[in-house]
Amino acid sequence: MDLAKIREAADRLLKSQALVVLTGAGVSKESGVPTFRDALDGLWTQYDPQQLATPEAFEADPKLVWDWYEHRRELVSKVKPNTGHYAIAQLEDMLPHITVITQNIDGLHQAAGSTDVIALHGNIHHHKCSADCQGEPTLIEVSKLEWDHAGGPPPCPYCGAWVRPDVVWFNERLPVEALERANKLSSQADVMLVVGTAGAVQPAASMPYRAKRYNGAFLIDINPDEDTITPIADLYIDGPSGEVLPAIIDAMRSR
Ligand code: BV8
Ligand code: ZN
Repeated sequence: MDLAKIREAADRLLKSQALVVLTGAGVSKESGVPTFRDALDGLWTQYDPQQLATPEAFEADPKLVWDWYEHRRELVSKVKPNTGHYAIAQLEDMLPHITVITQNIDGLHQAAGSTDVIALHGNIHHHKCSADCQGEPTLIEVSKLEWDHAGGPPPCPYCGAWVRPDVVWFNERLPVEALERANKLSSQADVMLVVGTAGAVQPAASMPYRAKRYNGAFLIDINPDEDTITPIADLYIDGPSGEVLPAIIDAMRSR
């Protein structure tokens, strides 16, 4: 790990007045959460995630899509936040204002103690009526429902439509307030820390461009591999977030 870059990141973060942290599946990798593409083992290997995480796939085969999310939810419920999630949560005690904008649906930032998290793509632990019959979103507490699990998803207790995961599928709109707030905070950021994302999915991947274009934000990109943000980053640190982020926190404490 390049210590000069760690120190520069620490200095930039210590001076930040409006920090936004944008995270993708990479920040959860060291917790053992399979990234979006890894989650296709066993029964689902023959599927392309971008085909499975769609309203059309759910419409065509609710049981297949429901069971894939049940499988992923079981994986996620067994894992804990890693040192990278905890380092991001510690930034809250060290800086005036920090918001985490995450593409992840695993809830690990919240579990690690981050209190201002915008979950752009929803949360795998939450469920809603697929018809939003009581308003958008009509959240449903699945643990209270009784149904024949072999048949796939439960019926909505209000209207009978399928219950579905409260996540954003491809070609679905992101939650309006979450996206508006994420866009606003990205446009006002003076530093954006981008962690563990390939930067392939829109509109999440446009946030760093927004930060740079609207406010000349200093962009720090943390990823063992280069990603679509690396070319516009002011500082690229190639390493796993579970090691790089704690090193930055240590450097901030010793400045
Ligand atoms: C929308 C929830 C419109 C579900 C997810 C053509 C061009 C451009 C865009 C489009 C296009 N055609 C369609 C679109 C739009 C589309 C899109 O962006 N497609 C892309 C793929 C081409 N976007 C949408 O459809 C969005 N909606 O646009 O709606 C609209 C508007 C109005 C009205 C109606 C419709 C919705 C997108 C949300 C999709 N849902 N997740 C679920 O998870 O089941 S996206 C899902 O995949 C993840 O959330 C993540 O965001 C994305 C990628 O997942 P991963 O690959 O796992 O993660 P990531 O990309 O972050 O990569 C992992 C990174 O970590 C790697 O870089 C790796 O190097 C790094 N890493 C690994 N280990 C570590 C590490 N980093 C740090 N430390 C480590 N240890
Ligand atoms: Zn309903």
